[in-house]
Amino acid sequence: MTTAQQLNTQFGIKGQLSFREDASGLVVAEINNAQATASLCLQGAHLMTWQPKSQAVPVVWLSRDAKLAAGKSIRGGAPVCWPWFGAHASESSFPGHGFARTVPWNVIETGTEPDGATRLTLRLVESEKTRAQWPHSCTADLTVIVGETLRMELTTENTGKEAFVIGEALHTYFQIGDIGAVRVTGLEGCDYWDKVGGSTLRKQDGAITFSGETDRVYIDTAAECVIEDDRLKRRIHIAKSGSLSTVVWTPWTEKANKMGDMGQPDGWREMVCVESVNAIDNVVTVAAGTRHTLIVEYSAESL
Ligand code: TA6
Repeated sequence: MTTAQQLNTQFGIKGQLSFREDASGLVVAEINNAQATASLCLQGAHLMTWQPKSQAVPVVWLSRDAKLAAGKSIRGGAPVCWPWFGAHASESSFPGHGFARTVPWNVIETGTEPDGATRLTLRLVESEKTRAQWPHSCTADLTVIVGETLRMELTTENTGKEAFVIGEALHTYFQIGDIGAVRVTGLEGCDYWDKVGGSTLRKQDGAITFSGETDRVYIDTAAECVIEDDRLKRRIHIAKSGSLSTVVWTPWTEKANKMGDMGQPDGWREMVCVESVNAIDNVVTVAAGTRHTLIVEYSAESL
């Protein structure tokens, strides 16, 4: 693994991007430019935090109980779920949401955008372990552009001779004032698989509000979503392309307590997941020699 010092020499950007080795031994990219601060763990290409300087409170939530450890997922931020979403279709021993978020990724490029935002591109590192679960010739890259907005581009390139099918998500946790004081708009009228207590197909009626565990996979929608936060007096805009599913999730009390890393006693009340996904009816066939990109762009608007 490349050390933080080697990364600083090759990819650091004075005054805005540096790399450090965490106590866990994992390497973390720290971004601090004129527009925002962010941090990203190279394992999993896992963006952990993002806070525009115009916002008094982070926009991306990270559990106060989040732990960095080799091979383990981090609670919060924007986990990369790939090359499947949820449970593997046939192998129950394979990790939920795929392996991408718990394996090393290499930095392949960094730079500064014309508007001063900081750009970082990482590539998933293949191994015997990944090939055992995903025997296809391909690359997975994540580009993150950190500024007043946060843009993430997850690109899968099929470098083999056979098509393959992926499920994927940018499974982002957003910081809110309280789960009981937010609404999610943009999915009105959409069909969704309600995952609480089984899997039932329903239709969204009006804005989404929360009064219990909520785990919904909205399908066939490219819609922009908005988290309307009465407590923090802001809106978070979630625009996307290359994604036809959106997942909205809060674990609520019982599931949060079982998970144990949501930030006791009720850290779960300060987050909601609005995930840009391709899953279930919307998995993606990537033909040989082609590429597919899922893109999100987040912005926060104070009210
Ligand atoms: O995206 C919602 C979901 O699939 C929930 O069912 C819950 O499992 C959540 O993801 C967190 O999954 P994780 O594997 O990160 O604990």
